[in-house]
Amino acid sequence: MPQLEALLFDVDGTLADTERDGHRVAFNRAFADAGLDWDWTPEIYGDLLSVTGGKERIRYFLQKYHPPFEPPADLDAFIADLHAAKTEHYERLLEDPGLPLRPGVERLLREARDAGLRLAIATTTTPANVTALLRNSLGPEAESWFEVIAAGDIVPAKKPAPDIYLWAMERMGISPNRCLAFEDSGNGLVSARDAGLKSILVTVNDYTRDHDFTGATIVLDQLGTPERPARVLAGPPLVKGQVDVPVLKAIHEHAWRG
Ligand code: XBP
Ligand code: MG
Repeated sequence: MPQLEALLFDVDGTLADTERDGHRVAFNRAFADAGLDWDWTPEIYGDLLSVTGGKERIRYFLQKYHPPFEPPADLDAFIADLHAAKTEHYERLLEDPGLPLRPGVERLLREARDAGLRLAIATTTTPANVTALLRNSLGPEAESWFEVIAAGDIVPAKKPAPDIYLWAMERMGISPNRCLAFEDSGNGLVSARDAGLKSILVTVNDYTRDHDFTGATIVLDQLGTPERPARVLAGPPLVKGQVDVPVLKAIHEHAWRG
């Protein structure tokens, strides 16, 4: 039985609920700055989230929603500039007012570090967004907790492609049977699964609770706190209300024994 050695974390929707009140707001601010009257409502944004990656999402919006807009000759450069402005807005939003980590995330990260588990990030979002979230929610040294931060355009194909997980594991020199992935979405799950991971813990959120999580080892509403125990939506029963390191080891064993 391969031992659990490393935890690989998705960021958006998993470490923090960043989409509705973070990324979406930042996109809208960048649109307004550029003189565009595009308004990504929480509902529209739910549909746009089917496409991972901010630049890819803007392109999908143009194709699907056809806003009144004369596309510039260099559409790629236009989208890249708009997206760079969005990233600046997003970083500012994380500084003020900030976005909280999801329940149990900080506790689990600290427990995992104390237990000697290796930590890494595998996400679709822009690297600067990851460091801004870690810095603002966990402190200036938190970036160094993660051995590898695999993010954004570092690989050509974003989730649901497996590339970002494969890249992270290659960098760490570790095989999938020693890793457990944390995800929140169907696209993230497929990415982890197709990278060869079998231990996959999903915590759903309002945008993802109806996704197909076939292949996840366990699906929870959240990681659990003393006040609010985690609820199992699919998978084996939890012996306690909070996901901790022994629970992760049991989930890993369940996945690979199965
Ligand atoms: C996250 C994303 C990202 C963010 C926005 O998906 O799809 O595009 O929404 O970040 P996942 P950027 O949680 O599966 O990694 O604008 O920097 O792309
Ligand atoms: Mg996610």
